[in-house]
Amino acid sequence: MTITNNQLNQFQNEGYVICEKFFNEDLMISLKKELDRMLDNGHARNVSTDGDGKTSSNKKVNIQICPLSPISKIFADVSKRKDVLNAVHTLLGENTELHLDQVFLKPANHGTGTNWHQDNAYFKIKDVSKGTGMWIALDDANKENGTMEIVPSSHLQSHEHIRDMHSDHHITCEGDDSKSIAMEVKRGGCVFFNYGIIHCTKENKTNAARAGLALHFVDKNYRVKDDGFL
Ligand SMILES: O=C(O)CCC(=O)C(=O)O
Repeated sequence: MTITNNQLNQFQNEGYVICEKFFNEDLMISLKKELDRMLDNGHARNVSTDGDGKTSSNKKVNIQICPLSPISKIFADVSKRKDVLNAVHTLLGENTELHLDQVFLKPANHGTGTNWHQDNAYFKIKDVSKGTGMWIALDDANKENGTMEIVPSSHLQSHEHIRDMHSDHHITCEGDDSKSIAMEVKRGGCVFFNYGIIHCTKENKTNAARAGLALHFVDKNYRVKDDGFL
């Protein structure tokens, strides 16, 4: 899997690019098995709250495991794969490192989303074009099961963020549903998106769980020193 010139142009101009069939089915099966093992071993946490920003919700569930690589070799190996590094180097240049890795799981029927935000509100690098998210669909991801939605070209302006009181630690900014595009990708596909892109995920209204693996890569020269991530 290589990033084409057209894909690079789209990433540079609009701040995102979708890559279908980036990973093969065998890898997806082993990542899903590993995810089940981690869920069974109590590594996951419901980060949704009912509006107080603290207390875990009984009604809404947004499961997060973060960071992943210190507790799972199988997941840690994904960010070291040649095809992943080639793609990241094409988008950001060669001087990159993994910044953070995590899984978000939206259970069937009551899985809730992660509200609008720009990742750079967390990472705070000086030039948003020096960092990319890589969001990998571990299950087919579509509008009905709340796939990621992004606002094209929104990386050109940074927005004010406040604490998201529907999560126990996230922050959020204004998003605009009328300008966003749903990133519908089959399992094994992924989306690369600039650290400044406004994005969110939505509710899972289907009767099957949906998981996404979120990797973040940064140019080492731009990373804020001792920022507390991986
Ligand atoms: O999958 C999610 O719910 C959120 C993912 C996300 O915000 C990210 O990868 O930056």
